[in-house]
Amino acid sequence: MSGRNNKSKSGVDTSRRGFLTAGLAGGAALAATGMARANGDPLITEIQDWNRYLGDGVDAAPYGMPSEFEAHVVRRDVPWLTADPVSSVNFTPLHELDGIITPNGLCFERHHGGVAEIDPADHRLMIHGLVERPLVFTMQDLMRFPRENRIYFLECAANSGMEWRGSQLNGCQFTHGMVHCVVYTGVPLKYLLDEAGVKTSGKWLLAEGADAAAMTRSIPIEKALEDCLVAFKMNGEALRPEQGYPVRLVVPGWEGNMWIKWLRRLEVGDEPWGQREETSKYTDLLANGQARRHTWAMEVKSVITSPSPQAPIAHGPGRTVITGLAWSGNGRIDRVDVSLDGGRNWRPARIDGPSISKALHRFYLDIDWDGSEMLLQSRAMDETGMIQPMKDELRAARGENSIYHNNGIQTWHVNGDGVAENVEVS
Ligand SMILES: Nc1nc2c(c(=O)[nH]1)N[C@H]1C(S)=C(S)[C@@H](COP(=O)(O)O)O[C@H]1N2
Ligand SMILES: [Mo]
Repeated sequence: MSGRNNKSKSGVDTSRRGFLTAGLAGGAALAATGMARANGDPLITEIQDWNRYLGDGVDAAPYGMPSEFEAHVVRRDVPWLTADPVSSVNFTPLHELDGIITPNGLCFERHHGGVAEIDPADHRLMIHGLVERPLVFTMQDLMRFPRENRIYFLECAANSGMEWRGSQLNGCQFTHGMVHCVVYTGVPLKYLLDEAGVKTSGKWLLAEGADAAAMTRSIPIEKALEDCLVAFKMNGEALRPEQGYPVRLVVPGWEGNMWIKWLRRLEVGDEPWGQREETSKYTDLLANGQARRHTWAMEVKSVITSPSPQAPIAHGPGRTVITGLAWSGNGRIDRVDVSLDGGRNWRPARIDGPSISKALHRFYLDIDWDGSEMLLQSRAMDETGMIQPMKDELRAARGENSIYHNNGIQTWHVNGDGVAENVEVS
């Protein structure tokens, strides 16, 4: 507010109220963007309780929690999706988040046998099979290897799977919320494998969890040596129990199912094991009835997180921020385009914040919304040149019966009141 505006009409009123009323003259320019405030708003002119009384002292919450006004920002599940919560999924509230890092307490959960409760003192990680020296590591042993910090997204291969045949769930939390992105601290898996000495016949790795599901997946040894981590921290603190405390496997860019939580066993072998989670599940049924065997990488994808069905435009026409997330298991995101008219016209969005390979990217398109209906879409392109496909293109290539690896373009219909709905424009 400039000094020029500090005088009321009489030119003498210097009270707080007068100052603020006069100050609103400068707000005229803002009226067009819908930001002008009513004269005499008591939230400005009256002293509020929080301004009058002392608040809680330090240590009221030894482990800090979000404001009570953010209580709606939580993971949510879709009760009819699964028969039992121990083998189920809940979803990251993407529509409420910004930036690229997912807070630990909001990372979606996917368990096949519930959350294992493990005292780190009792946890062991074994490496055996085609190795020179079978080894067993305690958590303390793991902490003595050189560690690295890396930011990666994790996406369940089934993310958006319910949308394969058409739009179904009304909110990006549910259509796209099986993704999170944190900074992991861990030991490169290569260091542990080198310690055990992988024999030249060792071509595959079987990773197994210590949970009741004993989740097991085969991973090619090249990937294990390239960039996998055995991680014990997320966003600087210990992994949450839901995310595999005390230790999980990080398999950058590849489907979440391979990121074994509560990691207890690594077996080196000469061929893939063909476990349940890589045969009956997490394979892609094609139109001709054959199934695609291994589809490891999570391909280029994006979604507009706001506005979206759970985050309507509440402020009316004028200045409006469109924002969303883009990611690729094959590298960095080079470009995101946004369409307001169902894919007829595209404009480049602004990617803001760090652009890290195999991590979430945040994009914005700042528009002056005229209050007319929109069919909002985003389309990402990664550094390998791969472009996010239309859903019809996916169905043409893979048929109607697929579930996994749906990276198709999402559409939100926004009406004149700013209410958004999940629709499909193929
Ligand atoms: N041990 C074990 N690891 C597991 C699972 C599991 O049930 N048990 N679920 C897998 C699946 S399907 C996914 S998508 C990711 C989910 O990781 P998150 O719960 O940290 O989001 O963990 C994977 N690792
Ligand atoms: Mo998954």
